Parts: sequence; structure tokens; C-alpha cells
Amino acid sequence: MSFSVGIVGLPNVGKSTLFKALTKREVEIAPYPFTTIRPNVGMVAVPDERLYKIAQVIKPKKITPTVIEFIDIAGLVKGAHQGEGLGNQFLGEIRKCDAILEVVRAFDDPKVENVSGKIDPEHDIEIIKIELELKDLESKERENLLSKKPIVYLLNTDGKTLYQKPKVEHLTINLKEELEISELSEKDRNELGLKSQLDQVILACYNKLDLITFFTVAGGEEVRAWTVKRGTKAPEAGRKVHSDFEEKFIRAEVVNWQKLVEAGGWDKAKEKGLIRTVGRDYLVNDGDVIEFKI
Ligand SMILES: Nc1nc2c(ncn2[C@@H]2O[C@H](COP(=O)(O)OP(=O)(O)OP(=O)(O)O)[C@@H](O)[C@H]2O)c(=O)[nH]1
Ligand SMILES: [Mg+2]
Repeated sequence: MSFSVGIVGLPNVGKSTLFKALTKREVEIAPYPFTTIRPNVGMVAVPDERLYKIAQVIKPKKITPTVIEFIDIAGLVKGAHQGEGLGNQFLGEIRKCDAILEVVRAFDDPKVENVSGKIDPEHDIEIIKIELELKDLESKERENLLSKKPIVYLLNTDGKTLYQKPKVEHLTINLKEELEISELSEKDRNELGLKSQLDQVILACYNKLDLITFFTVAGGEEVRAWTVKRGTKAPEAGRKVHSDFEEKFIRAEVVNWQKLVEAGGWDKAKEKGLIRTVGRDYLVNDGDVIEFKI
């Protein structure tokens, strides 16, 4: 099971545009509100240079990045908690997500209806916040409260429209441009000198969720990255790799990825005494390369 991020925001702010740029999946994007009704779901690889550096010394047949699931949800409007717009459906979808990526409109385009009536990120952020809080008031469960989910704010700008910056920490991106960049070949992108900022969006979600990455090398067959919450113990991390591993866990061999790369591979790291044997209580660190022993 991967961690999931729900793309949330008012209608027509660019949620599906972001989803398409992230996942390269065909989704409906249109200049009218409530284009998205059924949520779009897609897996996105978490960018990580370390994976490729490890692969240089391990020389595996296969390299597999870790993924986060992104869910493009229907737009929310004021009154959604009472079922306004596609309110209840929308809020139910958010409940299933581990974090929220909120897209906020900071672009002006007369062809794209602005349900908010003005470009005012602070105001739009407030609408969503209130809707989530009102929905929480109705909820009997205290776990999984919507308004307590970690949120990454993304302002969708066109680079020319003026707006008041919101108080919250946020990323600023031109999503229309990002979609265009994502549709170019790598060659064209390099020739035109265009750089995508989407990696920053993915990593911002990853960090907001307090996730860390560990790696496995499968005896040299496959270098693969895996995601766990910070504070996860080795047996539970093992379960990510194989459902049996938690129960059958005996010990694990661990080396920091950089030490492994510097040593020039697993066997050489072992010769140098860089590989440690750890037990059930070992807390996995970001960047650990782990061999589970069952
Ligand atoms: N000018 C401009 N238009 C944009 C930008 N981002 C998205 N759009 C346009 O805005 C419209 C709505 O984009 P979508 O991605 O469908 O928006 P959404 O938030 O998914 O909308 P709903 O699913 O209806 O809630 C489309 O016509 C997009 O092309 C942008 O940065 N600038
Ligand atoms: Mg949409």
C-alpha cells in the first residue's frame, strides 16, 4: 500500500491539469466547473537520485522507484459539507487520503470561470479550510479528521496576474506551462532549456507526510526504493517488501546508501565492516539499504 495525496481545491483551479502533468494520464480538463466528477487515481514515482547512484555500483537488471498515489478529486465549493456542488462525495474522497495537495487559483483567464469571483488565494484557502472543519464537526469519528490532514499549498500562477500572497507556506507554479512541459520529449525539453518544478511538488508532499525512503538490492537483481513513515521499525519496513517479512523477520543487514556507493558495492562494504546487523527494534533511517533476513 502506498501513501496517497488528494488534490483538492475550488472548481476550475487546475487540479486535473496538475494531475495530468504528474501522471501523464489522459483526463478531462475543461474551462467549466465540476469537470471532474469521479476521482482520477494515478501513481507517481518519487524522484530520488540516490536510487541511480546505488544502481551504478550494484548494476541491477531493474531499477524501481517508490511511488505515491495522487487522487484528482472533484472541485469543492462553499457549502460542500452540506452537500453543495459535489460536496459529500468530494469530502469522502479526501477522508481516504493521507495528505492534501491544495491547488489555489492565482491565474486570471476570462475564458475559465472563476467561482470565487476574484483572484484571492487567502480567501480561497479559507473557504476550503472552513468546509473541512464544518465537515469534521459532523463526524463522529475523531480519527482521520479532514482538517487535521497535512496540507501542501500550491498556487497556480500565470506569472502576470497580481495577487496578495497567502500567509501559509506555499509553492508557486504555472500549471498550464507544467502540463505543456510534461508533454514534450526529454530531448525537446533540454533543447528549449525548460525545467519542470513537479519534482518539488512531489517531494513537498513526501516531506509533509514525514515519509522516508529505504532501499533494497535483492542480491544485485533489483535496486528498489520503498517508503515508510519516519519512526518505522525494521520488521514493519520488511512487510513493505513482502507480506511475510514482518512475521518471519530474524534480523536485517543495513548500510547507509552513501557508504555502500563509496565502498563500491555490497560485498566490498561487507569486507570493510560497513554493514551492520540489526534486530527487531531497529528504527529505519532515511537512506538505509536493507537486506532482510528471514
Ligand atoms: N490560463 C490558465 N488556465 C489554466 C491554468 N491551469 C489550468 N487552466 C485552465 O483552467 C481550466 C480548468 O482546469 P482543470 O485542470 O480542469 O481544473 P480543475 O480544478 O480540475 O476543475 P474541476 O475538475 O472542474 O474542479 C482548463 O481550461 C485549464 O486549461 C493556468 O495556469 N492558466
Ligand atoms: Mg478536474
